[in-house]
Formats: sequence, C-alpha cells, structure tokens
Amino acid sequence: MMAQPNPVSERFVSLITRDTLVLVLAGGKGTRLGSLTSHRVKPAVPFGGHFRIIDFPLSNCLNSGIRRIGILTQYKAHSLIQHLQQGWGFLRSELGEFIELLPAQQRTGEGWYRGTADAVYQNLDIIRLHNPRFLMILGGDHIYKMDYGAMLGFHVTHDADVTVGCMPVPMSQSNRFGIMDVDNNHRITRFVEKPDHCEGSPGQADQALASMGIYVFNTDYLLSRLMVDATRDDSSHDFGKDIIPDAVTEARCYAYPYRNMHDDGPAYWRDVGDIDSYWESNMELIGLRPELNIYDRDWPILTWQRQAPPAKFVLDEEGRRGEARNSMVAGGCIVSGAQVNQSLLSSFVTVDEGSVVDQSVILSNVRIGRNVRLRRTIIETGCDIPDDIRIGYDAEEDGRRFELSAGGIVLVTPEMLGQAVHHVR
Ligand code: ADQ
Ligand code: ADP
Repeated sequence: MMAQPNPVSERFVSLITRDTLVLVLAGGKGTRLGSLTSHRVKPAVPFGGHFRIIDFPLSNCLNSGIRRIGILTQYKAHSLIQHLQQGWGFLRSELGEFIELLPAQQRTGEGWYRGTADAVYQNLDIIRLHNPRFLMILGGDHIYKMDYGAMLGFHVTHDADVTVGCMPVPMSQSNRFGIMDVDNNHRITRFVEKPDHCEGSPGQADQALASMGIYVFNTDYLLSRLMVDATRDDSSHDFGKDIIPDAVTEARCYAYPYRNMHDDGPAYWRDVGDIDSYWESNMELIGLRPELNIYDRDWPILTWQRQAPPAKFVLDEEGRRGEARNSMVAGGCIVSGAQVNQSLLSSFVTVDEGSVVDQSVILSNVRIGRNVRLRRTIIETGCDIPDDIRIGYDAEEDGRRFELSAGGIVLVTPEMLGQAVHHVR
C-alpha cells in the first residue's frame, strides 16, 4: 500500500498517478459520424493525418505519468484493437505498466455493456485485482491535451470522493452535456445530465458549467456505488445519468476546472460529434496558430503509423507543378502536377496530374486520379477517385451519390464509389 500523499512531498503527484487505474470508455455506438463509423468505433476514427482519436486521451495518460490503462470496448472494435496492438503495446508489464483491452465478455451476466457505468461494473473483479486507490474514467472520443496529474492532485487536496472535469460552454449547448452548479470551493451542488432548460450562473448568464465526461473516483466509493446501481431496475447504468447525480447528493463531489496547460490561450477540447465538426477540427490544425498544437515536443501525441518515405511534390511531364499550400501532408504522399490547397493528406495519398484538392480531409491509402476536383470533402481510407470527377461542386448530385452533411461537407467512401475495400498493411 502506498504512503498517504503528503502535499509537501516532492512525490505528491507521482505517488497519486502511480496508484491510479485509468479506464477508457470506447464502446459507445456513436452514429453521428455517419459512414466514418460504419466499420470502426469513434475512438478509432483517424484524426489529424496520423492519429486515431483515442491517441489523444492515451497520450495524455502517458504524458501525465499514468501507465495502467484498461480500454472498454464492444461495438466494431476491430480497427481499434488493431491500432492498440500495433501502436500501444510498448508498456513494460514487468514494471506494472499495461494497456489492457476489456471487451464486453459477460463476466457478470448475460448482457453486453448496458451503459458506461455497467461497462465498469462488469470489470469489477479485474479492477479489484489491480487494486488501485483511484479510478479515472475517460471518454475515448475527445480531442484535447490535459495533464491528468493536476486533476488527480486536485481530487486529493479537496478530499473528494468524486471529481468531475469541467469547462464552461455556451448556454445554447447545455442540452448536449452534463451541467452542474458549484459552490465557491468547487464543490458540486447540483448535476443534471443534458437538461432541456438551464439557467446561467450569477454573473455568467450566457454560460453553463459542463462535464467533460472525465471522472476521478476513490475506488472504494465507486465500487460500492456500482454494486448498488447494478441492482436497480430504474437505472440506465450510466455515469452522467445515474452515478454522478446520485453521488452529488450523498458524497463529496468536486468540479475540476480544465485549463490550458501552458496558460497561454483557451483550453482546447473537442467532441467531434458530427461530420461538420470532424471536418472543421481537422481544418483548424492547418491554420497558422492552431489552438491544438500537435508539434509540442513537451506533450507528444503518440500513435501507430506505417513506415513511409517522405512526401513528394513533383513537376509532371507537361511542366505542371505539384504543390501543397496551407496544408498538412503526411509521409508516403505523392502530389504530381496537381494542386493541394487548405487540405490535410494522411499517409500514402497520391494526387495525379491536373487535379485540384481544396479544403479537404483525405484519409490514408487514397488515390486521386487525373483532372479531379475536390472541394470541402472527406475521403475515406482506401478510395480510388476516378479521373475527371468533380465532388463538392453540385450539392444535388453529391447528395445522391455520397453523404452530404448539413454544413455541405461531402463524405466519400469506397462503398459509395462501388469499390471493394482491400486491406492494406
Ligand atoms: P455522452 O458523450 O453523450 O455524455 P456517452 O454517449 O455515454 O455520453 O459516451 C461517453 C463515452 O462512453 C464515449 O467515449 C462512448 O464511446 C463510451 N460508451 C458509451 N456507451 C458505452 C458502453 N455501453 N460501453 C463502453 N463504453 C461506452 C458524456 C457525459 C456528459 C458529458 C459528456 C461530455 O454523460 O455528462 O457532458 O460526456 O462529452
Ligand atoms: P481503418 O481500419 O480504420 O479504416 P486504416 O485506415 O489503417 O484503418 O485502414 C485499415 C484497413 O481497413 C485498410 O486496409 C482499408 O482498406 C480497410 N478499410 C477502409 N475502409 C473500410 C471500410 N469501409 N470497410 C472495411 N474496411 C475498410
């Protein structure tokens, strides 16, 4: 058993992170990303050219000194499992470090994970085996950089049973989040999951304090709470709907205000909820000073990626330049006599002669043929875009053939092009 953390001890935070088990919730159905989640769960969706969404919370764990991690999966987990096995298998079990997959496997009954709290409950025996003092529960589908050590330190110094990561959101979005009231000492006095109506706090009438779906629990408290919850027929076995509102009435629940770790700008946190916000948050990375800096060497975002030669931009035989402007281009790409503007190309994308790619997110292993024009598109892994096609210029036509978002972004998958999907390894 570890010593009681002593706030004046130099090891204050490292003792706490060592005694923490993180559970990442990666099993939700999440349908609002359309065909991007037709064969993979949202945490496995590619983001930012090289990464999968789950790389962000996992990198946060490692960068925060947390090295005991379980990942709760169920739906369409193949791509996620493959990614974790290839990219995240480097922790040293002999040092007590691990990333463990915890698929729904009927350990406590007949069912799959009924809700987020049930997903944790079903792994109770595994949690007991690891015997952590603190359990940290994270969503696997948010993009942000956060030092969890600071939140765990806050949890201990406030002598909390439960700590919820929070940030202000515009009042108009309050129906998308768990919303809370707090007192002057950050103690949560009320928590309502996705309220229809909500009143602003005094002095900040246009903002609500939202839960980020990130929780720290004293393990003993959570386990006893989950055992009670499991017996209740009137519970949906969900953290936001059941566990947290109940905990607020019976335990010491605190709200940890999420801040930018460098204190040099607003705190970046995105729930890429739908196709439009997926496209936008990828586009944001391209800008001059993106809020999310993925080039920060002090907070590296780790991932698995295929070995790739450098990206290449070449003159074609007719002397047309191959160029990319205001764009991010991953390794293995070849742009030959073609223009790439305001776009993000993942690895192994080829853009052939005479084509123009504007404001688009191109996932890996895509060939864009000759004289193609793409504007405001998302092109799924493995697409072979035929010569002479224009996508993003005629909403009616695009809506018939492809998936057109409310904001006018066109999502194209191999299936929509009538192409078989091949496994590229
Ligand atoms: P939502 O994001 O709407 O709200 P939910 O859909 O339950 O909550 O997803 C949370 C996480 O759990 C996701 O990563 C999802 O993949 C995963 N998940 C969902 N069902 C699961 C299951 N049965 N098994 C395993 N994993 C599962 C939550 C909180 C709000 C908070 C928002 C912030 O409930 O209070 O404001 O997150 O985005
Ligand atoms: P993902 O599995 O998430 O698509 P990759 O981009 O690394 O991840 O692709 C892995 C393999 O999955 C690729 O070989 C690709 O051909 C295949 N793939 C891509 N899209 C689909 C799809 N819609 N259905 C099934 N497999 C797909």
